[in-house]
Amino acid sequence: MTYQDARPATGLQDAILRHLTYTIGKDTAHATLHDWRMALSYAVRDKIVDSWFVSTRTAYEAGAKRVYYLSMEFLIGRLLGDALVNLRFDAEAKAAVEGLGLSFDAVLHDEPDAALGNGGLGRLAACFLESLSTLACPAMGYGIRYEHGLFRQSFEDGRQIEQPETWLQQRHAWEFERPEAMYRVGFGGHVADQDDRAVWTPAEAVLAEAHDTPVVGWQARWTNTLRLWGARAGDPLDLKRFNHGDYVGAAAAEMLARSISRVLYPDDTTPAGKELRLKQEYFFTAASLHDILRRFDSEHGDIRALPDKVAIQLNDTHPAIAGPELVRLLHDERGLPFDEAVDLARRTLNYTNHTLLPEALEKWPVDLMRHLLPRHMMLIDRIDADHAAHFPARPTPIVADGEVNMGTLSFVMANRVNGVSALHTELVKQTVFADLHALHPERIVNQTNGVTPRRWLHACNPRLSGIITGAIGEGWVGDLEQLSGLEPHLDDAGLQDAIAGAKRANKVDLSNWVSATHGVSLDPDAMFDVQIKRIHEYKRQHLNILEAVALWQAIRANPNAGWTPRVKIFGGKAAPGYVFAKKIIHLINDVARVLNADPVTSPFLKVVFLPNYNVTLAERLIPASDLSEQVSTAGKEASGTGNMKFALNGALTVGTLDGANVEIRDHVGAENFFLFGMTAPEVVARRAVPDHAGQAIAADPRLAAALEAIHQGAFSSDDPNRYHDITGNLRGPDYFLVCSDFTDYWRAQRAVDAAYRDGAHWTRMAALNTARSGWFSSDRTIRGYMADIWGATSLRPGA
Ligand code: 4GP
Repeated sequence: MTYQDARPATGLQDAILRHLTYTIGKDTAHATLHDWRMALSYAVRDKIVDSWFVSTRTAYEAGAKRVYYLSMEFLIGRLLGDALVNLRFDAEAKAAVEGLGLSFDAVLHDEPDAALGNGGLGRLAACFLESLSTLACPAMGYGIRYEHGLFRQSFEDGRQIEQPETWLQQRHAWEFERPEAMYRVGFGGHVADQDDRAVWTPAEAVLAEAHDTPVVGWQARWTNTLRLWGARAGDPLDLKRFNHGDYVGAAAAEMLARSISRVLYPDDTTPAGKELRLKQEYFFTAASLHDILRRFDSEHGDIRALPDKVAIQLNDTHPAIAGPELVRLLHDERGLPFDEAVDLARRTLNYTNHTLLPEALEKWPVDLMRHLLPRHMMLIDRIDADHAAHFPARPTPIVADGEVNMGTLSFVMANRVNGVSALHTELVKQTVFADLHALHPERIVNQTNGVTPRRWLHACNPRLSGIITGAIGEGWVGDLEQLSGLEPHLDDAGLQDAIAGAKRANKVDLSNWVSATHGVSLDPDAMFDVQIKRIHEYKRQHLNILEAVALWQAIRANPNAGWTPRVKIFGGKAAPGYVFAKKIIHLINDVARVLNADPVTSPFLKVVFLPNYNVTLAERLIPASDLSEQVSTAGKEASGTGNMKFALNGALTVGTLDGANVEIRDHVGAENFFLFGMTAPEVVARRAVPDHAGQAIAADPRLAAALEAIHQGAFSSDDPNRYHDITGNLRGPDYFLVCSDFTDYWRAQRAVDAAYRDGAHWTRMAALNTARSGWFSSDRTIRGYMADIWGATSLRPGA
């Protein structure tokens, strides 16, 4: 049976009404928008289930190798629009919903944005799931069902305020509870030797309960599963304590257990909650591995075939405990010799590195590890000793200075280790893993990131998508490299006009929305210059705002110099404990307040910081952007994926030679990319120059004046010293070389201004960015993982 055969014959409207009545229990007269959205979601979900069953059955019948993607983060965003597009049901759904007298847009926007991740690696995981389904690779994502995802951000007097996010307050329309898939996960306790076998008796145990969300691929070709674990207590209520009137104490175990899946860890830089974080990591990794082995056992007999039938990808080091846990399961629980257990685990596991930032490379205190996971600590020591014995000349200890280095552990226990862009992979080889790379030169491979074109062009930018399809047919949605077919058409004036018109219409939509929701009016003919990402010093939002200040000063000094109107739009959250990043947000908001109120300069320059950046906001902003800010200090941004989304949607990049910017520039052409700044080796050399910032400031009066204005309180008259830590940092250590790159950034920005004034040429450059970005599809990335890392095949011939 194929998916098409399984499609129910009833119309969508009937299905919506049926769910409204029998699943939600409401009649049309009393249904709220939320009820309608749920009814539509259930009706759509029914259709996905048909494809899901076919996929599951096909995977079992084929006995094919399965891929498991273990990730602490899945930044999936809203699912309804995505599902409709992939089912090719969007037009029908719109008609059905409007036929019921509702606004389709309002229904779609009622869905909460599921933010089960902090940033790049979480969004990448979501794109990968969609591509795995599109390519019909039998796969499953495993993560945690956080009750509260990434915090909700608002501003109070320009300062970031964090509030808990509550996406699960309403029923989650897409998931299926699987109480039958429940595992016990232990912590603490002791290890005893029984007949030469280690027996771990944990002191406490929680239950991991599965919740499944089907992930449908393009054209419903295939549907995989995202399985998220929720934590529960084995014994939800201590009846004895309850009966003695200790109601809080009676529920303590349940509260403690639930805390494991309550909150997404806000970032990797805060020291608090370390123990809880390690518990989260072990909790979901252990539950996932149990589940994987259970499925393996049900399909295959001999555990020695594990590496032939299973490939497990560790998304960063967060699930690194998978190495020792898998060894424990194979050695302690199944009785395989230790060496064989290690060998099987190592041939099954793979590890992706997403950052070189030292503070983000996880290290766990040995004491904590021993306390929480005593058996794992013993196994880590043994794996470490084993590795050292094999390579005595070049020590690369996993355990050193009282800490377990999870990067080293992941590397040692992996079949393949990959970086996420060509430059990043080279730096991984040369820096963090230089010694391990020398010992295992075949292990590190590159897989440059990608983004799913379904969500990030076809669905979020229907105007441009329609134009592309009109020019080259719709094959590009499932095969993004076909976008190159646009290039021969780009001399067609009609097509150019259409592309320019779509961008302008997207900008009008955005302006209307910004004006309605944030009270700032934007001129859709101004250049929309956008920087959206986590706030971090290495990403250098402060370089961008410093340039805004310098530009403001230049316009004030000479208002009639023919300035190119520009709106600088920012979006992004700072980790709650990252004080400097929060200061940058405050500064941007303060600068925005002053600049937007300046009658002389505001026709040419505005600054807007949109609160609560998330996947949904990105879907709004990217199609309406002209300029993409990718200005990290070279060598610091592992890849970036926002940079790809912008290029794909016809925004030009102003950027450094960092991460995947390098490959984007190679693909779109140097003449269609605004390059500035030092290269990664130049950055290293520059840092060694004493007083590099002072020298840069002395050489550039614009930079000096902009810094001085901030220092003097030009944007914080209520508290003139507010930004002294920022100016002090930039004038002093300036580790991220904001000052040293400023002058060239200013030059590049003026080149951007000049280019924007030539509208036809700009449109051509923008269209070339779209036409040449086909390589940045996550389908290409996943094909690379399948071939080079997993040895997995597609179950759909030709996919
Ligand atoms: C991010 C990197 O910072 C970003 O460059 C990359 O595109 C993304 O991973 C996906 O590979 N890293 C994280 C993190 O999100 O938490 O380290």
